Amino acid sequence: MTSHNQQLFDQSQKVIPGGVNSPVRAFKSVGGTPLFFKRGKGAYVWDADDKRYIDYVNSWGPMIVGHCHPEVVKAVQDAAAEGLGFGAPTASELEIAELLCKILPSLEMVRLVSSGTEATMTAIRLARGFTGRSRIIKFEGCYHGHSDGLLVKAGSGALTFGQPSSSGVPAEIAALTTVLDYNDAAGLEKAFAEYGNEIAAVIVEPVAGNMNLILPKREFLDAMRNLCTEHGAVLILDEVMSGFRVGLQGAHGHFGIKPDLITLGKVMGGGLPAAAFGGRRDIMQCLAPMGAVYQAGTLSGNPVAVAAGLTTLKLVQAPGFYDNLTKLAKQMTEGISASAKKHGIPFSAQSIGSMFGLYFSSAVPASYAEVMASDKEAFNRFFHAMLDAGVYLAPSAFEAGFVSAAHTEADIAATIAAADKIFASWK
Ligand code: KE4
Repeated sequence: MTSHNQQLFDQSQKVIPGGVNSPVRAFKSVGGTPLFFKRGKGAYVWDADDKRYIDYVNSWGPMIVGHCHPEVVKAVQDAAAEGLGFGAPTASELEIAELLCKILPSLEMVRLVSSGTEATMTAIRLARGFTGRSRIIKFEGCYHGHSDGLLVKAGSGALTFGQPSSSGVPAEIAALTTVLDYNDAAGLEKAFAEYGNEIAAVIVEPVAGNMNLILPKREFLDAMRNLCTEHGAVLILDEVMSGFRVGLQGAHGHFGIKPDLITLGKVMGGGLPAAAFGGRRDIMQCLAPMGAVYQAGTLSGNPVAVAAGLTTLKLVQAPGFYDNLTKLAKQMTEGISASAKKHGIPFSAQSIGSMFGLYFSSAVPASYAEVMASDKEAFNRFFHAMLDAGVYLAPSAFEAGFVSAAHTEADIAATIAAADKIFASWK
């Protein structure tokens, strides 16, 4: 009998490009039929065939307290009963803004938007407006949403002009973006030496989660901070994914690096469309209606989304919340690594806070080139075998995974056992 996932996918492809509303959901990277989920509860999701999975995608990060947490659902229901949106200020927007500034001392002012793409797109416009400069620097393998200037890959003159990584992005816009190598402090120093006074901003994932999980080198972060300060460029830390995932104060709190601007999303919306950007008051005051940098949004600060985000941000502040997540993620990566070693499978893994990376390569990768050299086919085979075993990993070898407060040690043990059985069958 045809799976309901297949039936829904066949139908969806007739009216939705690729049958999905975001490309990574189409399973193009791993092959096979994408899952259509019908519900989630705690650490679990159920697909259209009512098959249960232990969920390590967490809606790409937001579901850090688990699916349908009763307090989040109630807050959403209560907010919805008062009004789904006004397009006008509400007290809850003030409350979440003050809470974000309390949790993240680098946030002197913050503005809410509805997606990570809006947050990063606006942070770059703000940096350009504040500095009067046009060039931005990003790093290969980092993803910051789909605004034109960020859909750029390293150009021929790697130190100068980027080239579009998507059709529809004008070459003239891509040329304003320089794409360098993540963790390459020397490359960054060279770029600043060549044209530091033209650089409006450096944007980076301080813990990279879009080329699988790649951790920053200390000298890379320090070089970035010092060079931006020295040359008057704005340092934008894109914590849309790592924020509230690496720890309560994100990657910048964990590594002790002070941003000029931060972008946030995912967890701070609790699964609903809420994101934000913020940072230094002197930069944020350039934003309309105070300043000349324009940005706007019909749904910005939507009260129902804010209710989900506020409740989630309150729950993550519980004593021991992140210690538990760190322990679970570590148990998982160590357990699967031990199994792979026992069965002679070239494999490595690492975690930081609630984020983890699984790599079919003998050593943990520390750069884009190294992660791209991992065995993608082995990952895809593993991914599907884990799906069959009721474990849902990100459908790409180049995405980070997440544990939530709803995962238990029993879930982690079951995940390790599933991996061990798969590795044993590969001999
Ligand atoms: P959104 O526009 O998708 O809300 O956020 C864009 C974004 C910005 N910055 C970082 C560091 C991000 O990870 C993202 C989005 N992450 C992807 C997952 N790799 C979202 C999943 C998708 O594209 O469907």
